[in-house]
Amino acid sequence: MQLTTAQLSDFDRDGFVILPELFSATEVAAIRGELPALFAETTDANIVEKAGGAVRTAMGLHRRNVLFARLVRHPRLVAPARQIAGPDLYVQQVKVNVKAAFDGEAWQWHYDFATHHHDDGVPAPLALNLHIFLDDVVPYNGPLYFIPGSHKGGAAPAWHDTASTSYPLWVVERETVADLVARGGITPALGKAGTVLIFCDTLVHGSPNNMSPWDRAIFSLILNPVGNAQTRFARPEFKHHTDFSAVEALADDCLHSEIT
Ligand SMILES: O=C(O)CCC(=O)C(=O)O
Repeated sequence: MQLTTAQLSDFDRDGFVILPELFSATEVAAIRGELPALFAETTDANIVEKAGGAVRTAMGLHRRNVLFARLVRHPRLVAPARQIAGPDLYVQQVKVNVKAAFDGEAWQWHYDFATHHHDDGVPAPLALNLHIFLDDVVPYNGPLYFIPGSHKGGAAPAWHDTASTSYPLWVVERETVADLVARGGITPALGKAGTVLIFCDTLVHGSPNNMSPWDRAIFSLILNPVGNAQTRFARPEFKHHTDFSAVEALADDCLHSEIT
């Protein structure tokens, strides 16, 4: 799977691209089928919401499950990532952000590089975040909000918020968000299950609470160029994996042996 010239130019202009229903309903069902057992595991890599105790994010999944070990090497993720970020990419982070019905809490306005840089010493904003919707994402179940073009100014000022949610995050000041939104507006990332998002490391984004009765799980894979690997190792392995070998893509039907 290759991105078209038009998709590459959208990515350059907006900082993200949305690829509707790139994964089939069967593939999504197979991925979702692995989640209850993973969420039930007692591990620091399952981080629960501050209130309510629902799993907020389940991390390190390719080390915990065979299907996810295949998914991080899926050519529909790896090939477009290579087109944008170069041939040699390592698996930096693998998770499902759950955003449970009624209980899923917000992700504050942020961009990923602030955390990658401050916490992990990643030198440059070259990583890509690749998402697969595991539920239909609608305006009401906590979609991501992107500020198109917010990546163009580079790394915005950020501060470390350890209080708002159970997940410490480098977040962007409200004044900066207001300025960026005045220029770029806000685009909610919506779509059917199986839709893929690719967004860059300095794109400002966030997502609201899920007040709806509908779950909103999203798989997230961060790939980073091998030459841009982390230089600080304070965070646990499941937040930034330390195998810096370049990921090799599998065949397009690589999930099927786990499905049948
Ligand atoms: O899952 C969400 O709503 C937020 C995800 C996010 O901010 C990220 O993957 O960087």
